[in-house]
Amino acid sequence: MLILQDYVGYSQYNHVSNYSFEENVICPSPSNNPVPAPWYLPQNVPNNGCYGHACSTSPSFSVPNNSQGFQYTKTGLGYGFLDFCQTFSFEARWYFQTQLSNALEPNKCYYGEFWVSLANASRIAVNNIAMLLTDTAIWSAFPSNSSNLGYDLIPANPQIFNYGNPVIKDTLNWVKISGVYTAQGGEQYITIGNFKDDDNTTIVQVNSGLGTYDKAGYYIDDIWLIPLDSMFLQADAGADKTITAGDSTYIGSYINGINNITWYNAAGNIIATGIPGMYVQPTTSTFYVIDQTVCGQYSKDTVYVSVGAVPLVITNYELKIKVLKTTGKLYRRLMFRILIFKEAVTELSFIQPIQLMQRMKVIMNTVLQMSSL
Ligand SMILES: [Ca+2]
Repeated sequence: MLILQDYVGYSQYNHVSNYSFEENVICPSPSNNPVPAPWYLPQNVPNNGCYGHACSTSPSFSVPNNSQGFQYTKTGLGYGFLDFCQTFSFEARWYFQTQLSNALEPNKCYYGEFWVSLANASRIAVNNIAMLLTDTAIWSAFPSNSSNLGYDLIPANPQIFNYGNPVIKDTLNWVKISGVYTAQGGEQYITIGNFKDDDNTTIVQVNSGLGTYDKAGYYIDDIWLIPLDSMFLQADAGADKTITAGDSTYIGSYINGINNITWYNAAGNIIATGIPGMYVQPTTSTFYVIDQTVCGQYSKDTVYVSVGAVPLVITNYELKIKVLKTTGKLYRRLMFRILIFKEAVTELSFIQPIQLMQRMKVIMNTVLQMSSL
């Protein structure tokens, strides 16, 4: 499975300056807490209130505890906060923008990636978490208005967002947003945010109550844009999984923009093409292979999915032994009663001791069959 640390060696090729918000840090205080340069907010708003760093003694802007909740950095000591949607304020959006270190070259492939984690103070979670690449420094077109204090929507069609554009709800882990983009040439600005209006944004309520707000605020860290010919993008079938029979699980990745993909099952049959990941529901343990070519780079990967039986739960049982005299000879007559799931009852009586083990085996086989239904 591809992880960020794989790219550390590629830092020199990253076109995003100050990609982890670790340089040019002004230790955040309540009166002065800008996102570190050369990042800025491309709106008619103060560069304020969207950065946290471990150096801060302010409860609002420290790390890992701050006004947004609790989260460690992805790397380093600092990270940004961005609201991708506010439902209390008309179409309110926050963005980070900066100039790339190099303009993009025409018809060249680039890999873009950044990481987000939903802030605990968010009452909602959204999709449309994206990276936009533009020739010029795109700026919020609207004048400041009183309903959103100038945090206006920048309408655009971003190039990098996750496959399927899922809502990101994870408050515990950092979630990767990634994709491959073939440049038109001349793109030299990068903007992170939500470029769609409320009607075209999926909004899911995830929280309520004290300390939460009607917004989708996310921590953001580690932003990458690397020419694909400076790195190797390995096919990613995802981490091996263990599931229970009847469950489905997602295999692969959410890396968008790779079209030349073929998925095979264990028998070598093609089961899907053109998608980086999918849900599978195998009934027995198996494996799947992803085979991809992206801008001339060929690779494959395998994921194993182990399927376990439904665990047998015996919630109660009774074993009764009756001793009776028959025709002068002592027999032990046994009654065995097993109660499963408080519903199914199997009852046997007058079992000869010699038969007990055999009968119990029959009962347990029946139980196992019932539990797998
Ligand atoms: Ca960082």
